[in-house]
Amino acid sequence: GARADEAGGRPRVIGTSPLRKEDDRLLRGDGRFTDDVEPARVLYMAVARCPYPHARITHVDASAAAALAGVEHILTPADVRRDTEALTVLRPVPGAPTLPYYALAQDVATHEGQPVVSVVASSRHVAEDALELLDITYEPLPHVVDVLAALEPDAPVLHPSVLDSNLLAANSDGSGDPEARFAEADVVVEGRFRINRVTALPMETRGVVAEWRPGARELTVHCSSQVPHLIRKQLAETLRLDESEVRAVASDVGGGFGQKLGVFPEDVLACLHAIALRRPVKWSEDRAEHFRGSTHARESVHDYRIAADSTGRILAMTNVYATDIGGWNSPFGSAQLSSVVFNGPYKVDDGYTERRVTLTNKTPVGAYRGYGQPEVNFAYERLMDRLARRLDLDPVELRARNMVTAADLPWRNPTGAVYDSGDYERCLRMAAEAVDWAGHRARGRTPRPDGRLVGIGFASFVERTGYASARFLARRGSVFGAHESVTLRANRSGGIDAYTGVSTMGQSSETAFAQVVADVFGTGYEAVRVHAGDTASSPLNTGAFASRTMIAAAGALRAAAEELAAKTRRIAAWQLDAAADDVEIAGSVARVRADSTRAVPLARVYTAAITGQGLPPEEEPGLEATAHFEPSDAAYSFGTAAAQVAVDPETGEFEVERFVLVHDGGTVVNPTIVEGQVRGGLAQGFGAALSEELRYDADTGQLVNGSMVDYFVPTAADLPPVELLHTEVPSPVTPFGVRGVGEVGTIPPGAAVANAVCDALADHGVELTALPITPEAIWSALAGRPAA
Ligand code: SMO
Repeated sequence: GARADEAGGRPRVIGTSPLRKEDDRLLRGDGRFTDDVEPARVLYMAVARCPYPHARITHVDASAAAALAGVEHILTPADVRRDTEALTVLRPVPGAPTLPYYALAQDVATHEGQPVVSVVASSRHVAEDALELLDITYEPLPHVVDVLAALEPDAPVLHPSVLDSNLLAANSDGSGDPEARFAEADVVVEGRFRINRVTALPMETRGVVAEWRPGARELTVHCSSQVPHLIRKQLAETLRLDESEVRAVASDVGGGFGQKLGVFPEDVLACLHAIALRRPVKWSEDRAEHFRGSTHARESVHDYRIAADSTGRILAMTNVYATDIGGWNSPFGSAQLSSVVFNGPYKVDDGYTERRVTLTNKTPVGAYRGYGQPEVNFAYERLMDRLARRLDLDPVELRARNMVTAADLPWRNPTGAVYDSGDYERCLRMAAEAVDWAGHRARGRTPRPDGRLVGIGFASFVERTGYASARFLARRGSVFGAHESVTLRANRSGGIDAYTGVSTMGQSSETAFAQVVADVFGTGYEAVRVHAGDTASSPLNTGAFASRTMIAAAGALRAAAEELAAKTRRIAAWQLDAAADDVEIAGSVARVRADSTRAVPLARVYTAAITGQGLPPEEEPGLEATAHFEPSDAAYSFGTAAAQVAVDPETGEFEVERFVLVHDGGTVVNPTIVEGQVRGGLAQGFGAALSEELRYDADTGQLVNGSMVDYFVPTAADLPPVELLHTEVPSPVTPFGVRGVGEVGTIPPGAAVANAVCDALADHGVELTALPITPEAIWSALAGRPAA
């Protein structure tokens, strides 16, 4: 419904839930995903991939494949070495050398699924048949697929030309004197926590359609990407083209989740083929390729410690971890937020975090929804429960006692992250109330008649959304900025076209952007049309990741809408013979505020500006505004989840009976979209917490469950019931007070469910220290066995 407050006498559009602009085309099957792009004379690419985790490529002979009817073009490693630069990284690991990684493996492949040869043919079927005719000789090399084993001195080294170990880089950060605090502490809890390797698994796999017009020197690349302007930059660099010669278009994107950040080998290959052939070339990733050739996510081993006094007050916290980046540093590789918010919502002055970014012979790890935050939340929240048990304190009270308070904020954590505003304890108390924590404590641990034990567990968190300034990024070597950008252009039908480089990947930015423009400008939500993801029409922006879109874009949308509105009012005032200050925009008209019968249709105002006919003498023609906005800092979302489980102590079988999430995403632009984003994140969070895990066989180095049959993604029917509650504390560092909401759901499920299971089984001494939480893992813990 409409909000009570109004903007200049009009009902606000921000804060309401109009029907999504995206729905009509998506529900009718009219979306335009990369595979829907089918230019005339298009050819199809297939890719031969290394079947070994680590192998020297000693011989490539493509002559038999080239002779197959329908085969048009083949690229070998030597072609790629001659015609391209190595792939670039958008967000390097500070201190890491550049790894020589080309679109096709050069000499040595470092992971199963790495592209080795690509073939273009009249159909995908013919191209795949041609792959069978390739004569490629591999000499398997010793491999390492375990992140800790990869750091051992005897481990095979993946990139010996630039590194003499598999430690890509070690980064540390912190403040105070944590070791002194540990020495004087009454209690120390510590543990090793293992986070599973998972993958984002967007419904739309990767894909690219490349078309080269040699006369025009124009490469048009349709791609499924979160960052079309960065794709354009990376492709130009890699293909040695001028940026002006590349146009990237991301129309509908069927899920990004961090995986679709930056250029991947297949993008470069399709372009090279298209340039050589002067015909469009298309590649659509199949699911088997996706499991091995795209990116995986997470996978880290954390040694965490908390020191506390006898009242439970935290004195120090440390997080030393090895994170597995796979065989190559992909564009957004190592999830840096495992360090930035390692202390979560707790007031820690003395703290230390150290990240060891480690290469293994596995599929590269990329960004994934949450970007390091689910990992550390599992570790520090499991330790908070251990600390409560050691001190015989109520885990809710222990959390409340240590949380950064509303009065502390803004507050700087040991890594320099400045938490902006909020009331963390209120979310914790609301969650405890909603799951009847007091009643649970009073009932004790009596089993239910069926023998099952009931437990409740909490996970409190902060989530960094958006990020700091371009100046900060430059110090860390990132090649993108912190701003968002938009162009607004009035049209003669009386509407406003908005052009943005933020691609539309399920986060409903077309809807939310139109709401902000309508709200600020004063016109109707229906009158605003958002055109997304085309570098030819949108101003140079940053892109859709880090839950940052609205944080940054709202400022650009507001500034552009204000500029456009001011000119609209000046022209309308002249047409109405009134003063500009007395004119307001309301729906489809501009009118005199004091006398709404004196009105002019916006279409007439816009037409005057566009044609230059009927303009005030001093006014330039045109009605268009481009604005850029860089937020001053990140905004920290926060909340607490509470899970209730019932566990069978004989078998480890368990059920998540309730899951409450109390969350603050700051000012809500569209309540329905926010709820959808939070629920979507929770679905991926539950998958990673309860069932998803990419497993490698240590002997063969092969991915053993790389298919939808073997990798257990939850369906809607598998998900626990979720109850959502919100608080709405505006952030002081963002336009309108918004915080990001896209990634929050991935953070607390693992910790909350594990804490609930351990609460239920407290009398059995079960301590879960790894994800995913499976009946088998619980049964093993109950039986005192190491988990399989
Ligand atoms: S993991 Mo997100 O797209 O920053």
